[in-house]
Amino acid sequence: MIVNENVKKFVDESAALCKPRNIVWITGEEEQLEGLRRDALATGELIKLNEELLPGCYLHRSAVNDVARVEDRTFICCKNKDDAGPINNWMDPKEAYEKVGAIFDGSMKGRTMYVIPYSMGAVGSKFSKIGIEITDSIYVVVSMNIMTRIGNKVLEALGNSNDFVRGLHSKADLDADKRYILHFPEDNTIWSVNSGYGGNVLLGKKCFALRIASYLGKNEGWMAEHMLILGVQNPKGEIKYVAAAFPSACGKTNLAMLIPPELYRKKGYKVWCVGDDIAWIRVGEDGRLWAINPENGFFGVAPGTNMKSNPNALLSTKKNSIFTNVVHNLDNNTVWWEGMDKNPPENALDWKGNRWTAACGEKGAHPNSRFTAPAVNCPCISSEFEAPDGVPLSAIIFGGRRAKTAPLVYEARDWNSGVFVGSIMASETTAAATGAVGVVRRDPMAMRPFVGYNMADYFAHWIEMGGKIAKKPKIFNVNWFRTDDNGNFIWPGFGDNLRVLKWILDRCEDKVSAKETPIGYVPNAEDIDIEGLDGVTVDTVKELLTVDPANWKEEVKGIEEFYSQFGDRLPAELREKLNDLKARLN
Ligand code: GTP
Ligand code: SPV
Ligand code: MN
Repeated sequence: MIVNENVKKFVDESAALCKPRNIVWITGEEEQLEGLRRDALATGELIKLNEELLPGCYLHRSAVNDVARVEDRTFICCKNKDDAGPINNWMDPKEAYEKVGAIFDGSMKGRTMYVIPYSMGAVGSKFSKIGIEITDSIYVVVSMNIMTRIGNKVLEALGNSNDFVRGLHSKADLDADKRYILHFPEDNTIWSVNSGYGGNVLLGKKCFALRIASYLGKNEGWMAEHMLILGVQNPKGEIKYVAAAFPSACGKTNLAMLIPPELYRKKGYKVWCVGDDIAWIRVGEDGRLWAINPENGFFGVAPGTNMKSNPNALLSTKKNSIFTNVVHNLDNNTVWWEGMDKNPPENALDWKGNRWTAACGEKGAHPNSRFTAPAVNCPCISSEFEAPDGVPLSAIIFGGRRAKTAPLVYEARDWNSGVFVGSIMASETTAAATGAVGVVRRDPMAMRPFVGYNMADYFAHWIEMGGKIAKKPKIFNVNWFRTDDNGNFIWPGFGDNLRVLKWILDRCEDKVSAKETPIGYVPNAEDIDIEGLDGVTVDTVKELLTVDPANWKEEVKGIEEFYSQFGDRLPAELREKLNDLKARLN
């Protein structure tokens, strides 16, 4: 195999800095991976689970201080601070290389350095992009093997090109005070140190496929978004695709693998999963938007995943998967988490590896415990999953966790109004990142933690893209999380969300009318099908669809405050849409 000189130089420089004992190039061959898994079993980094019940599956525990993305330690390192914008943490690239270079210096002493060539998107597709991740973690190697396409075939596709993202990761000492997740968009480079948690160390995912890719997309005229992609097949056999952006732990994996309510299944409805977290979107030659999922697996939230809420996700984890920070059931050497079933194991260890029973009152699995499962395992994986050009989008959906303000669903008046709707998204924070949970914060397009440049410029990019799409998808906003006065979710959610998807697709085909409100079009309550739903009446739907002007006037204040930090860089179109909204509310 001829080794690309650029890759070789990157590996040599990284080795000179990190000073590993030896270097192993990951070929992608099963024999090599199996050897690494065996090495990880010997050190306890991986625990082999029951081969009959969970063939090829492993349990992993991350350090107790290292269980989620660390947004306060994540930086965009570009020359000009304004180019990172007011939402991102910024560090001067030179300072960052020096400061964090000192932490990498000798960080792999006595360890093996693994070189992982990987492709985001099907190998060789013209929409795919290549990365090289250097790491001292076997967990990272075996997880990247699930989440991306890795090995020699990727180096072959790269040829002699210098067009690859350089990713350097070291667990170092897992010291939380020296943990840094750095992005150098101008150098196509990612540095991650002192963490072993997925979102911080599987560099193909958030670091590359969103932060670096969003910057590339801005410059090259495409979009990298925190979106699931799914296809809804109707009884005639036609499939329409939608992409949906919800913040972390707000329901993307669940929606992406939705199982229609029985009534709909009988009629012939089916949902196909193309992706559950990230979409790379381009304008096709036919003037429509086309989306690919650059990933090859799912890094999904474990708690709450069960045979009722998301059977397709659970079934995806039944072989060749890795579970991180869940309960270890010692009776049958399997795993468990809160919300899997009503039978917590008696003889078990919690996510920290301590003796645990449900009776102790503490959660056994970490709220951000996760499974890493190959996409091919998913019973509803789309036939278009590997399609090099992806799938055409009929609709784009935004959504978040809002106890009140946002109705179950509404439609934006046009593309720019849709960009406005995305830009004003807010959601209650979750355990997917460290910090307080349940606090409402602005999370535009679910990209707050993931835009690799100035968010005002990101909004401008959305508006500019609108001008290039001859056949624009309609844009909607959904909220599955509206609560009653007792704090209970009003909408049943999960599979029943198909009822809302159906309204959305009917709108895209002009099959159903809607009611104008200050924020956009909402359904007539009778048009949300509630047949077969227990305890949901037309009045419930009416309640879910109300747009309370008083709430929205408060909301406008929050939007103004949020927008104010962008100054003149905020696109005038959005300022205009905000003024429109204010006028309509009065
Ligand atoms: P990331 O992987 O962090 O990006 O998360 P995600 O957006 O894929 O979220 P996921 O589908 O894993 O759901 C997170 C949590 O939301 C789980 O606890 C689900 O049970 C819950 N959830 C998902 N869909 C619904 C819904 O329709 N209604 C309600 N009430 N909860 C939901
Ligand atoms: C998210 O937090 O949005 C995730 C998990 O999908 S992580 O890979 O940690 O970012
Ligand atoms: Mn995510």
